Amino acid sequence: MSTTIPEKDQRALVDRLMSACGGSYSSEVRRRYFISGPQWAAAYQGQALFHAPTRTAVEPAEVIERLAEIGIGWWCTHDTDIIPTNHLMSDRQAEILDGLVAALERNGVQCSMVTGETFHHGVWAGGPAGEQAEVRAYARRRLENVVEIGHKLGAQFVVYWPGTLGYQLQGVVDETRMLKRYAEEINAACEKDLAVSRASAASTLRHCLEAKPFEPQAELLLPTTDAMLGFISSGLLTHPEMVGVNPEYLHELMWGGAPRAALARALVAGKLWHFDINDGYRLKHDVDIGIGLVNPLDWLNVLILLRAHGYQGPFNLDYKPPRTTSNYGVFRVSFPSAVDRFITLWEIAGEAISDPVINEATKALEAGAGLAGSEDADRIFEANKELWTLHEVIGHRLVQILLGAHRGRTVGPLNS
Ligand code: 3MF
Ligand code: MG
Ligand code: MG
Repeated sequence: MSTTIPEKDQRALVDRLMSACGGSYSSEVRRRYFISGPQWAAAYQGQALFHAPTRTAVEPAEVIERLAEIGIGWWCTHDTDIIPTNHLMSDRQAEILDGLVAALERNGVQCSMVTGETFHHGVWAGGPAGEQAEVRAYARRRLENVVEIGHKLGAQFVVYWPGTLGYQLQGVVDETRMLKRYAEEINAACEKDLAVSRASAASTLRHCLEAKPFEPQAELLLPTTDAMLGFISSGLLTHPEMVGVNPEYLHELMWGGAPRAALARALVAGKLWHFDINDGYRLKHDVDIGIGLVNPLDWLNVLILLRAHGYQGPFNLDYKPPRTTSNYGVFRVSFPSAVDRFITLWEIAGEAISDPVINEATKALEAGAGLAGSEDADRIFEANKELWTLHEVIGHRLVQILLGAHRGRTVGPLNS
């Protein structure tokens, strides 16, 4: 029988095994990357429809302190993660924000992004752009307030995940009216931003739309990043130049899409400004697993694309520590290991970009066989046949790079 581990020894065991894992970066190195830790991810208590919480709440000031210790230099939050709904837009809001500005300064952490909660409270039961004018006026006020909070906390980005913009029951909402009403709310937020920035000689925020294909409504009106890009250029927005996207890796995977292709479409539109990073499974719900724990090869390729195209925005750790991780584990294992997997994958992406095998293969593919101008399909096919094998060479090489095999790593019996 194996030796039991009494409760008092369990943290030490976790610490010892984490340090035995090795491969971790110092907090100074971690701070060099534009990685942000969301208040809601750190404070998530493990609850879900069928799951009771397994962790206790963690206050924002403590989250900021813990992120600073780990070396996560940016923090982001929903309005209601820091201010209870009934204290929003009140004197209490101002006091709470002063306290957070002080906590950020004390810990050398910056607020990268703020976002409005327009999905959880009962007031959003019919969505943030539903029929009642008073709900929409309240939604507008909430988004304007988020902009004010963003300026107060020194954020550069504001993100809008519309959540319940959709329906459970068919035929109840007129989709076109709902979209127009939603646009009016985003327009109000941009107008507010222009007014605040003018008054304080600050830069405007970058407003980023985040899509999710399903959850919390059955049918959503803006289910993908592509839908968001279409919405931005639909003519409904008064300041489309102020609005970009915040794709989330898993949200694109959830509908069966290729996250890397979704990112590429946002890149070519010049709208990839913010990126929520996590992992999970295709065609399943939003499991919000930490980056690289499910699809490390796809993640490597995503980061190759972003590095190659000079993406400069934040990498926001929008995941949920698993329900089996303790409060202690959230900051000892979950956050540091997520950051370290990101950095490792980012650096491996750099290696892949300068890999001589991949580069020579890619150049050869682009050079072709030298039949430019030929109109003979059979001849062009025959002439390029051997070159196309390089696709599989590149695929193999990328897996080798991921596994360390490009440095000669072999496993198991060699040729003896
Ligand atoms: C839901 C999400 C959200 C958004 C957040 C920012 C709770 O699946 O991903 O996180 O990222 O509301 O707008
Ligand atoms: Mg997200
Ligand atoms: Mg999500």
